[in-house]
Amino acid sequence: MSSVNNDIIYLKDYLPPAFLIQTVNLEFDLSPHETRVRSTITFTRNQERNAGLPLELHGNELKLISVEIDGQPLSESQYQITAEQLIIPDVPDQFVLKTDVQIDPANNTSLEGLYRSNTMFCTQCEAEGFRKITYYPDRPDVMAAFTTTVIADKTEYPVLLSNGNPVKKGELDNNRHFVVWQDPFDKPAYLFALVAGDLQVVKDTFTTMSGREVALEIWVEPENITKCDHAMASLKAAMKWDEEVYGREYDLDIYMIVAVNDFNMGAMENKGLNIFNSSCVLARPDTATDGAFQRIEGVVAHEYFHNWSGNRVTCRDWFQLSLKEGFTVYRDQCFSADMNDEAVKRIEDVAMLRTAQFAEDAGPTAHPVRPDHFIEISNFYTLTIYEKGSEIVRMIANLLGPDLFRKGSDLYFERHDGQAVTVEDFIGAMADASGIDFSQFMRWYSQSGTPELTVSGHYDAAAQQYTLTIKQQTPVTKDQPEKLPLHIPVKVGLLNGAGADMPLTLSAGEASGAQGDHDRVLHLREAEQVFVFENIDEEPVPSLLRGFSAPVKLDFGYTQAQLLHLMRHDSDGFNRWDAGQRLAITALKAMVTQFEAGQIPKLDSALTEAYKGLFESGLNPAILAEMLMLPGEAYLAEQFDIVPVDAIHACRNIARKTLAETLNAELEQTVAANQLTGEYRPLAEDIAKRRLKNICQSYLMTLEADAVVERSWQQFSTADNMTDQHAALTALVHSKQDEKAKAALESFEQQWKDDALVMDQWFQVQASRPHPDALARVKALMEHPAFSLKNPNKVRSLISVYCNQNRVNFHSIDGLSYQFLADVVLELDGMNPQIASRLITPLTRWQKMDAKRQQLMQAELQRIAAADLSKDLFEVVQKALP
Ligand code: B3K
Ligand code: ZN
Repeated sequence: MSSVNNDIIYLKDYLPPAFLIQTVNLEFDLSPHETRVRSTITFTRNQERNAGLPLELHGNELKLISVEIDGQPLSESQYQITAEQLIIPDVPDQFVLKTDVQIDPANNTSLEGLYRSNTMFCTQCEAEGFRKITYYPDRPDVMAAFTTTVIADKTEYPVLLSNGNPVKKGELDNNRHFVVWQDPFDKPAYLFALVAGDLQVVKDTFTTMSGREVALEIWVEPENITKCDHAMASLKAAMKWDEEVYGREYDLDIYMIVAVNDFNMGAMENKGLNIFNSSCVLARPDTATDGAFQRIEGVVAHEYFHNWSGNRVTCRDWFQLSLKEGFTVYRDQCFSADMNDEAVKRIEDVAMLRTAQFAEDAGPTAHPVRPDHFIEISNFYTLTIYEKGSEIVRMIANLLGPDLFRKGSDLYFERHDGQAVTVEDFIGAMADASGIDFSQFMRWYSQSGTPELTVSGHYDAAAQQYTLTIKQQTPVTKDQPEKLPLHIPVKVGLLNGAGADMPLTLSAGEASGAQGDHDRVLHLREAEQVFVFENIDEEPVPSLLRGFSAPVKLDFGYTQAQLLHLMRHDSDGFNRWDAGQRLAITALKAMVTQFEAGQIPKLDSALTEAYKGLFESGLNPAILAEMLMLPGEAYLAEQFDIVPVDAIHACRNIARKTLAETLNAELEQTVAANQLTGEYRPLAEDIAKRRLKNICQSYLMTLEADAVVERSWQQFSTADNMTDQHAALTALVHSKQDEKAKAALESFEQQWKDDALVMDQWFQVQASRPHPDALARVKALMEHPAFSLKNPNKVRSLISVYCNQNRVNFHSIDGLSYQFLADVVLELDGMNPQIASRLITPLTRWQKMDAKRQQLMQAELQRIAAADLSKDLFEVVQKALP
């Protein structure tokens, strides 16, 4: 790794490619250690660039066998090879380049380029993995039509797949065979894919809105053939939804998904041949939880939606990554909302954004949704690019309304079909379709950090006016010292004493919607702005930022009475939930103060009363379940400048116990009332009941009464679905019932030892167990035969879960977990830099810890920094060092 350069690449240095490509012909002769890749590429000089520029191709870890131009072999003096490039100084304006390279997929542990997963070959090229396959201008603005011939042993690899349509197949000598695939759509190299293996298929078809029949195929290793139905149903639902909601039709005759065990991310949208982490595609009721079913539905849809938002219209350069990712996440969130409960989906997405993306935006790797520089682009597949990027698109959709937003997206797809474009092109289409001026709004793409709104309300009874004064400021982030005011849509309602929405007539301040509407979107543009509502005949309670209309923090200084009012009456489901969260945060913060003063923390009875009220309020099970959940430890940590990690853990547990004691009857009743009989269905209605029942049972388990423990044990032993079995396993393992926990873990292992995905859950339950022996257990589990540091799912299940979800143990004041994480990261960096640089995240967040922990965490970062690191890890560690 010492040969890597750590140069910074800047957006401002973008230049169009010096050469364009007409056609690409690839021939793969597959063998585990000596795969040959022969490429034939037609190049033309790009008129937009100077004449006489050399041909510069990317290439990493390739063994060049031969290179020729227009049939003439080149001698070594006619080209240069560096660690990252092949440079040919003297080339004509148009020519055919042929190269022959050798690669070693079996030793490729980075899971980028062509590699092996179990006995199959597969690829991952985004963002810059194609250069590990052959010499090529590996940048998204070079698009070409690919023809790919795959040759391999017929017995070991009966199935040979690549992008597009199969056009020819046949037999060769030595038991080898081949298939030729042709992809008629121009694409960048990052969308290239190849798979070879002994796979089985589930087939179906989809008839598009114009009446074309598309073959749908899900390819898996034979033992997984019973786990494809849900992904197939999700794919068909997504294809239909994209036709109905965006008017987007699929374009090839075949759409394939392949499940692989070793995969760095969730999945990849390669043209016509998606490759999926098996965890995001395989599900059966007895092996996958409701959460996994929903995740699969979302990821299958996400990759499918990329066919338009990403593939047909792609990114000019990697700084524009959110152009495809933010938009596609927005699309998949809306799809999942339509398939399930809209308010619950919004609550889940916002909870994740506020917990994890806000932390990223406040930490050392903060970056804008369109970054302006990077060392390693793989480090930028972040919550900011994806989730905050999606929030930006959501704000645009809310500003335009559904009809104009659809007009804007139609224009974008039509105008830029087949092109590699920028964020400006997307916003340009939205602006042209709507006539809205987005110039200030563009700052959302260039400014990092989470804006903070401070709102105050003033009621003037004599004038019958209610005035909201809103101030905005974005705290300085590590990457950007100066911040400007943003254009922020703030959706508001005003509740009267009876809890009803009042009609809103504005006399000062800009807002969308009509005078008299029950909610209005205020357009905040200045650092401080005043909005005046007329004809307000009693002092209202404002419901602010309805539906979480912008990714900001909002402080109103609500009184407890106001929050209780919103929690009971707000017509906005999201804000109703959020009022409960705010109440709980206030109560838990008060407990933390008591804890730190050496007192016994006591939960405010107002919160208990409010929770009691939830059971009587006729809420549907899905929302009730969400509203009964206290904010998680990670979100609570966000509420402090210096995180009192032990106090948060202790106080939250005490609060849970208090709620369980006080609401015992309601909880018992809810458990009883939400038992499902009949066959498992992954439908929103049933999911909500299972979730509500399991949440109530987990409250009751905090008291550890024999009958309740027995109920968990019964559920664990008799459940016919993984949601219930897993919930009961977690309840037992996270309780103090050591013997029951041990027995449950042993029985689960026995039952599921041959199922890698279920064993991931077995690792997770133990990694998150909040007992003092957690680190020792995690270390011991790393020796378990089902664990491997080479498999990202295992690393995530055991090590990431421990470091991110077992906060009280990870931050143990002995510093041993920090040391453990640093050791693992250093070992992993040599194998898989992308996973190593992601895994280190919790160690980079030292700024929010106390002095002692800061020092321990920094020492580990220094130790890592002293080693010879990959680009990925180098970039993150440099940013995180004090
Ligand atoms: N586009 C891929 C991500 C690839 C990540 C490469 N390091 C998955 C997705 O967002 O759909
Ligand atoms: Zn994506």
